[in-house]
Amino acid sequence: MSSGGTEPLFPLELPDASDAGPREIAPGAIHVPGWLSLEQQRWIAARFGEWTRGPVPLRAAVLPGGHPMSVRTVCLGWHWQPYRYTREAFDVNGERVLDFPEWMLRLGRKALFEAYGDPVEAADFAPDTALVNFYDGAAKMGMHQDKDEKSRAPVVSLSIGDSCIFRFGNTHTRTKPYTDVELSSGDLFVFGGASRFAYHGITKVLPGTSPKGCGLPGGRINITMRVTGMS
Ligand code: MD3
Ligand code: FE
Repeated sequence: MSSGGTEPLFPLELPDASDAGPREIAPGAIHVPGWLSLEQQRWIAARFGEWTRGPVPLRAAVLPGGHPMSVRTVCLGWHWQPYRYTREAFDVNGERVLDFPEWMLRLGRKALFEAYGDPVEAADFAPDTALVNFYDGAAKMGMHQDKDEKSRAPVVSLSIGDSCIFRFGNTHTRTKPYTDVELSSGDLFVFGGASRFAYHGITKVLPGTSPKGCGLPGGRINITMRVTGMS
């Protein structure tokens, strides 16, 4: 069998600043810059295009105070709305969300192994939902905790497109102390252990920073894989 294309079998990939291996930002919070190749990013960006075609389209979730978020989201496996998970998107069009894909389960396990190096923990990781966020150049996400899941399992995050400033805080307050980290196209971030319930947010997107060939000429996609703990 041949790939038939022009992809080299052993592509030249020199290490650079965005390719320095896993870094622990806080206990259990591991950042892996440049984890996805451009080809993988492009492939995932194409899947994103398919997911947004329905049955449930991208939508801005409305917060309990009545304000719609500036980030738009499409969900797989379970539909998230503030602050619960359901199979159908009652706040959009009532349709059932797409299944959580098998390839994403494998990718999630590979991500966990990359971050923590524990093959047993990685094999046991069973994410059943993905929240796929789209940020235009003006979108932000305020400081919040993710605690709608009934499981304490880690969250796996993948970024594609424009870079952003990710603010990683503490488990007690939505204010200081926090660390600002630039997240770029292809980066993996895993949040487990003590970091699972830390406040975090996106303070800004950096328009025009999307690398050529990532499949998303503008804006930013973030995929978070989670374990809902529901059935
Ligand atoms: C830390 N998304 O979907 S990803 C979210 O880039 C969310 O779209 C941001 O926060 C985004 O809830 C940040 C990084 C992230 C995701 C989940 C976490 C950090 C986390 C869960 C617990 C702690
Ligand atoms: Fe979050």
